[in-house]
Amino acid sequence: MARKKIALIGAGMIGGTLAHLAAKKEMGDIVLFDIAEGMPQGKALDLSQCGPIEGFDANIKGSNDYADIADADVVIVTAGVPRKPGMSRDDLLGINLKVMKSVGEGIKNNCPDAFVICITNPLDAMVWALREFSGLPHNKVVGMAGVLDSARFATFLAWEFGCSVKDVNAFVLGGHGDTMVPVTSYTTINGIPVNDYAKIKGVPADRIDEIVKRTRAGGGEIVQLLGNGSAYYAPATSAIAMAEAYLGDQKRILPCASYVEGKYGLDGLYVGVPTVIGAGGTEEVIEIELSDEEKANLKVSTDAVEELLEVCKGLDSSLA
Ligand code: A3D
Repeated sequence: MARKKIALIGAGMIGGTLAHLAAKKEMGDIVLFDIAEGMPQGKALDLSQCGPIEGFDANIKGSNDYADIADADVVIVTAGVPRKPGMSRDDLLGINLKVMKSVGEGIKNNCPDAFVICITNPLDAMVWALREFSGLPHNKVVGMAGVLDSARFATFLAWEFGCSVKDVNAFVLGGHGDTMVPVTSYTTINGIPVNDYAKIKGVPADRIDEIVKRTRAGGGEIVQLLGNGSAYYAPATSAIAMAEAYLGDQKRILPCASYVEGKYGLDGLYVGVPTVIGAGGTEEVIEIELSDEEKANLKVSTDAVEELLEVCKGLDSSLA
């Protein structure tokens, strides 16, 4: 059987980490694409030289030519620019929207059968735009955020309880950003609802509220500490888990920015929801029952996503 092909669009901090993880796991041959000349080629050469030490077989190629992503099975998109001082949210949206246009066309023309995972921010709007520009079916384009946000929530809970992260099953819904909805009612410590476990361990309810707040601001906390750039290890690990679910037809239920039509009272929106990922891409969105408070929080989050989509439509008439 021929090796699978993984195309990484954007060879920056997350792109490079993705390439290393995919090679170590022998997920397939890897193409690192970027508009910066030399940089993806340099990273590909450096990463290839890990092979003899780590013992992986994977061809890793750096490229500035979309023709090199031809027939990729999985595409992971991190191309874009970060927000710089003085740049408004809408300025950033405008710049990354243009990036999604060129990436979407590159995918449409070279690997229209791929499973595409978008990571570029603002995530929920960018994955929607990437789908529009690429013209791929909705089940083959998905955004990575919920796996990361849930991992952050799980990490903080495990620290609080002094338990293994393996036993924490954390649940986050909604858009990626300050309005995301960590759902404590579906979060368990090896099956024990988190609020019950907090009582058992004598952890006050307001500590759980603080952890929810810290999760919501989890990306910003890392940006602040790094001083330059944003998180990349855990974002890359999260997208790799999604790619593995697709390539291995694992039918995992992962929180992803999926296209929601009808469920959760939504109509044609990409937003974080529990999603079955298998060989069919995003095979099913799972609609869970929410309390009135959780529903209200989800509405705030989806309203924020809808607002961004309106801005995108104003910026690019082909999206309207
Ligand atoms: P960075 O290291 O800046 O890499 C981005 C790369 O994109 C750079 O190498 C650029 O040269 C390249 N690029 C720019 N324009 C294009 C283009 N038109 N075509 C191809 N490549 C291009 O950033 P990063 O890797 O740290 O982050 C990448 C993205 O992920 C950013 O938008 C972040 O905000 C986002 N991010 C999202 C999450 C989520 O949880 C959703 C988490 C962390 C980062």
